[in-house]
Amino acid sequence: MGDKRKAFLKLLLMFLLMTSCKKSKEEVKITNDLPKKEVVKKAKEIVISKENGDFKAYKTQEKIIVDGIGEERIWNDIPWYGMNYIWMGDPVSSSDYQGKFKLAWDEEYLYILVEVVDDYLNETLANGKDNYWKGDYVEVFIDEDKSGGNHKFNHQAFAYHVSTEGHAIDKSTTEETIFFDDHVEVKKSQEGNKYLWEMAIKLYDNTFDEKLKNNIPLKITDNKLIGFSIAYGDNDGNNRRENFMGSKKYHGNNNDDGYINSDVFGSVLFVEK
Ligand SMILES: [Ca+2]
Ligand SMILES: [Ca+2]
Ligand SMILES: [Ca+2]
Ligand SMILES: [Ca+2]
Repeated sequence: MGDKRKAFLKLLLMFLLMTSCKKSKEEVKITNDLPKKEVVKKAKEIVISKENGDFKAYKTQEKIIVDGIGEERIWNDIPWYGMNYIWMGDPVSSSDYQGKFKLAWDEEYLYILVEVVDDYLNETLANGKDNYWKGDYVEVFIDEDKSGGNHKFNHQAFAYHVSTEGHAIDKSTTEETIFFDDHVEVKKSQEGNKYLWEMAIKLYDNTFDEKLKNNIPLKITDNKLIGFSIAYGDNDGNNRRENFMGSKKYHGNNNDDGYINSDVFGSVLFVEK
């Protein structure tokens, strides 16, 4: 490669990285017409953080297999979003915790690919069902109609605590801790201290009744907007929540209102591309 060409590519790469640091990072959505493979690769490593917690989910043409492996084409084509705002605990080192995610959809599911670096994986239910928050978990907040409002013991919105064991945990209308495993399908894979969680989530509206077996999930359509946030509870074996790291800068009082009040959620807009 000639020196001029190298210099040009270097400049282009610097430009891309600089643009990506600005607020409207979403505009750097990866396109395949970038000139060089390495530039594309660099651009794909960029993680977009959004203080306001407003994200886009991109439609997949291919069926996504929930197997903890992100090899479907859509996962390669869309940007990473960051989930590194500190909701609780002290700042962490990059080996203690780092998290990012991607969002895709089809008519039936919101798909989430989460990549978390965690130095010590603490099984969610090691201390029993009611102490799920003392283990590690991914929390997915969903308010299907973006109504906002209290959802602690009702189902106008959900806070799924997705467990390392593959359960989706939230509170029932009778204030018990129950599994919503029919709502969330999840598979996890591991490479060293890096964990990939692949999820398919059905959306239910406020008519969902936990006592019924025949609740019908909603069909997702282009341009739909829902309330949404995602976070990771990192607990490295000290029997408490050491860190809670989220996708939006602020999440209510002490950044801990999400499990009660869906006003604090960010959002997801479903787009075709
Ligand atoms: Ca997969
Ligand atoms: Ca950790
Ligand atoms: Ca709602
Ligand atoms: Ca941990």
